[in-house]
Amino acid sequence: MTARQLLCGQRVLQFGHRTLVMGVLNVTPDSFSGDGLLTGPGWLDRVVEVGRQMVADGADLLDVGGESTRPGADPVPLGEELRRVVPAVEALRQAVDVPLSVDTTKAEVARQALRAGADLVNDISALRFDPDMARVVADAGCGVVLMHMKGTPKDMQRDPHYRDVVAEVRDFLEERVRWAQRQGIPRERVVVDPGFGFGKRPEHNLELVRHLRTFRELGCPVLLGPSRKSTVGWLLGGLPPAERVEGTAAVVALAVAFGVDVVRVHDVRAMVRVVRVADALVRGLAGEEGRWTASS
Ligand code: HH2
Repeated sequence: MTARQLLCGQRVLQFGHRTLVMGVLNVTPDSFSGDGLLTGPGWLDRVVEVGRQMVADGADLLDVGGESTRPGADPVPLGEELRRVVPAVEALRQAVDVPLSVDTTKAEVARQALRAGADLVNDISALRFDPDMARVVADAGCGVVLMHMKGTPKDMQRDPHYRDVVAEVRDFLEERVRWAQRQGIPRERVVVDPGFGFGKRPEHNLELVRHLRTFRELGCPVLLGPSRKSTVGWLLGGLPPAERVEGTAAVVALAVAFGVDVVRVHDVRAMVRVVRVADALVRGLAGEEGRWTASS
């Protein structure tokens, strides 16, 4: 598999040799999976502690978000999102040496997070919700994740329909990558994401995972965020988010086989282990030879 690079500010992320793991740090009180870290006094110390642990567990990058995008969620006002995200990025920048991404649709949050040390913007609206977002990303020279979503978090799960979900998501992402290029954001800075769980029924999510290679044709690394999502719970008879780790592991392992470049996950330690083994199966053992010391 050929190596590729993503340019984000001063940092370069290498793709192609192995699957990267993005750890989710939700600075929220209401994230769908119950991992939100905005839990009263001392929350910033907790963010740093969890971020450090994720990096120790093998996270390649961290994604900091201050607004839940769970189905039906109301938007968070700008001032409140800034109050959550900017100090978190500042503190993490001092504490860890991996690229930091900011999960936001608001240009001002992105701008201040980038100034505080973030390297990428993860925009679930693919630069559509805030007219200033493209300019902020272009001016900063940072990386950007463009994700597919049908509707908005408020209404996206109201009976979503597609004629051909893979073709529609691919066409959408292709149009957004081209649009971003016209705004001064080169393809070398873009990651695409089919948006697992964003305006999709379980069968749509599964179909998208099966066809991840289609999105590779856009010439950008492909990210997938299946972690603890309701499709996984539904497949397991309605298990709650805290019990979706094994189901998430199945999606992550198969996503590696289907060509994903980055997986966005909550359970970093477990998913790093899943990815290591899946990568060895799919990509071979290059670089792993020296590790074999046990006799059983
Ligand atoms: N999923 C969530 C949030 N941001 N970004 C990308 N690129 N891809 C995803 O699949 C994705 C995302 C939802 O998960 P989470 O952040 O854990 O929940 P919440 O939005 O409720 O905080």
